[in-house]
Amino acid sequence: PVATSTHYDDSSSILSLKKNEGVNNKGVVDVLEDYDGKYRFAPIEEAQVSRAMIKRYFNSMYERAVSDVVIVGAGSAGLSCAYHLGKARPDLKITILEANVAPGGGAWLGGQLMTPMVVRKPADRFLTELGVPFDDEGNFVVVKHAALFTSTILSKVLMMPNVILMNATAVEDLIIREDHHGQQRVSGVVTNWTLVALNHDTQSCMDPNTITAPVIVSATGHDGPMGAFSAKRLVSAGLLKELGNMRGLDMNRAEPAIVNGTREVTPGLIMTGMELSEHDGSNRMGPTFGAMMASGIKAAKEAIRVLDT
Ligand code: AHZ
Repeated sequence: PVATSTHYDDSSSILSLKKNEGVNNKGVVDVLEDYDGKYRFAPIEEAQVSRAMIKRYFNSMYERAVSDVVIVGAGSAGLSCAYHLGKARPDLKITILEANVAPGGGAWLGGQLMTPMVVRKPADRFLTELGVPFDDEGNFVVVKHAALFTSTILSKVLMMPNVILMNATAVEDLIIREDHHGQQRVSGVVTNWTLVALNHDTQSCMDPNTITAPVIVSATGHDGPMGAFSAKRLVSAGLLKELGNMRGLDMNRAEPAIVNGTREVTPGLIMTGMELSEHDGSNRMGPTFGAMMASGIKAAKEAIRVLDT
C-alpha cells in the first residue's frame, strides 16, 4: 500500500490560536520591527513550528526514496560534484547524504589547522565560477579562509531546487543487485540517522531506510571514523579484491591521480575525492584542494554519462 495523501493542514483546529489574534482591525498581521523596546513578532503556536519542519523533512524523505543521483558525503569533492551536476542537469533529483551534523567535511579549514585554502591552477577556474575571491601566487591561488569556499558552494548548492541535503544521516550499506545482464550493480544506499547508526550494538533492531538511484557518487573521504565507506564495503561485498590503501603525501603525484582516476569504479558507483586514494592506493596531497574540486566536477560528468547510456 502507498500513502495517497500528502495534504498538510497547518491551520488545524487543534491549534488554540484564535483566528484574529495578532491581526489588527485592517486584517494585517500586527508585527513591528522596532529596536527601541517595542519589537513585536507575529504570533505562533509551538505545534506550527514542529509541523512546518516535520512535513518538509519527511516529505523530502518520501519523495527522495527514489532519486536520480545520491551523493554520499558533503565534503569539498561531494559538494563540487553536486554543484556541477545540479547546474548542468536541473531535471535530476540529486540527494546529498552527510553523516556529520555539519556539511563541509574537511574543507572548513584549509588544512593543518590553518584557515587559508590553497588551490593549484587550473582549478582556480572553479573558484572564479563560484565567485570566490583569491590571491594569485603564480602556479596556485589562495582563498583567504577555507570557510569562504565551503559556505559559498554550500549556499549555491542549497539554492538549487533539485538538490536536497540530509545531514546527520549516514549511509550504512549499499544496495547491490544483479542487473539484466547478470552483472552486480550498485542500485542504491541504506541510510540511517547517524546517531542511530552509531548505536546498533547498544540497542536492538533500529531499522534503516533505503534510497534507490541509478547512480551513486561516493565522496566519503579517506579512512577515518566513517571515511572510505564504499571502498571498504566493495571489498567486503566481493566487488573489489582489496583496498589499495592511501599512500604517503606527494602533492604533485596525488592531485592528477585523483582527478584522472575519478570514475565509475563498479557499475552504478562513481568514486570521487580522497576516498579514491583508499580504493586505488594513490598518494595523499595534504592541504591543497584543487583536486577535490576537479574530481567532483569529473564525477558529475561521469554521472551524466552513466545516466545517458
Ligand atoms: O562526514 C564525512 C565528510 O563530511 C562524510 N561521510 C563519510 N562517511 C559517510 C557515510 N555516510 C554519509 N557513510 C559520510 N557521509 O563524507 C565527507 C567526506 O569529506 P572529506 O572532506 O573528508 O573528503 P573529500 O574527499 O571531499 O576531501 C578530502 C580533503 C583532503 S584530505 C587530504 C589529505 O589527508 O591529504 N587532502 C585533502 C585535500
